[in-house]
Amino acid sequence: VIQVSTQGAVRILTLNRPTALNAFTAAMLASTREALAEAAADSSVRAVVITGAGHAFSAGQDLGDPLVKPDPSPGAAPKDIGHLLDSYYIPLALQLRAMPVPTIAAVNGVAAGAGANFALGCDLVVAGESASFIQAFSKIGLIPDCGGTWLLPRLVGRAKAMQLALLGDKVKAAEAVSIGLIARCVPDADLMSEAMAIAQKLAAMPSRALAETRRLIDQAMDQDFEDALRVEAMMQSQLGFAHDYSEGVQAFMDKRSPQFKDR
Ligand code: LHQ
Repeated sequence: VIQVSTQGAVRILTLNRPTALNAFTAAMLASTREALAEAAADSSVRAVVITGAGHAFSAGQDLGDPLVKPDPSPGAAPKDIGHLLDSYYIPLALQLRAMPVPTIAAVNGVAAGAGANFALGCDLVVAGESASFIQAFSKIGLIPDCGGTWLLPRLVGRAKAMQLALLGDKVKAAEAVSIGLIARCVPDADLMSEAMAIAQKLAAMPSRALAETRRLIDQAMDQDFEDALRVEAMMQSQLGFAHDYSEGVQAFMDKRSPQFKDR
């Protein structure tokens, strides 16, 4: 259900249940976690691209999965869907955010519900022009999960976040760029080559500094200015002792390409 391949220093994970629009089952969520853990543990991997097989990125949770599908028979016990979040979605979202290398979502089609928020949780989102993003949750009586309530107002501000979350409207890729939901929209045919070009560029950069940049930017949203300045100074001091800083400066002085290796 997850196809894993490697091109140079870039690990590519493909959500691979195309006949079900790559909707997440528990097995698929577990495989995604495994594939991310393998990428994180492999020091030759310096960027991760996540995409979907077929015409969709992911339709979110598979609503036909017996774990979540309500039993319509009278007196049947309601499903504890919170358990699925605790056991699968929360660990996955945290793992994505803690990756030691940059993550790029290459969104090739519809990304709905948890599928949308999984993509938006990546560091950079590139979408093909026919791709779309749907906060589908409200239509089935739920709230945006997989980080949606945290991500949306930070990405697009409260007014747009409320519009997307309450109405569950489809946002096409070009509009998603214009409201700041994602970074880039490219012609469908160029999606993978564009995503790979970004990933290869990031793979040649200092991974540890990039991962700490993600962490500090996320953290700064809840800090005052002075706290952010102090955290920056503390992190800069740590990075200053690391290999990649000496290598970066030396390479600049020598007018050559740096060889970064920290993670
Ligand atoms: C699907 C799905 C799907 C199963 C399309 N499941 N079959 C966390 C914890 C616990 C519980 C619940 O949820 C969560 C997090 C979540 O992700 S909640 C949100 C779940 N996702 C949705 O509500 C999205 C539902 N899908 C749609 O709104 C549409 O299918 C989209 C907009 C994704 C695509 O629309 P179309 O391109 O028009 O395709 P379609 O609707 O015709 O779907 C194609 C087939 O895929 C169809 O089956 P069929 O047998 O008729 O061909 C759909 O039933 C099936 N499918 N999404 N999530």
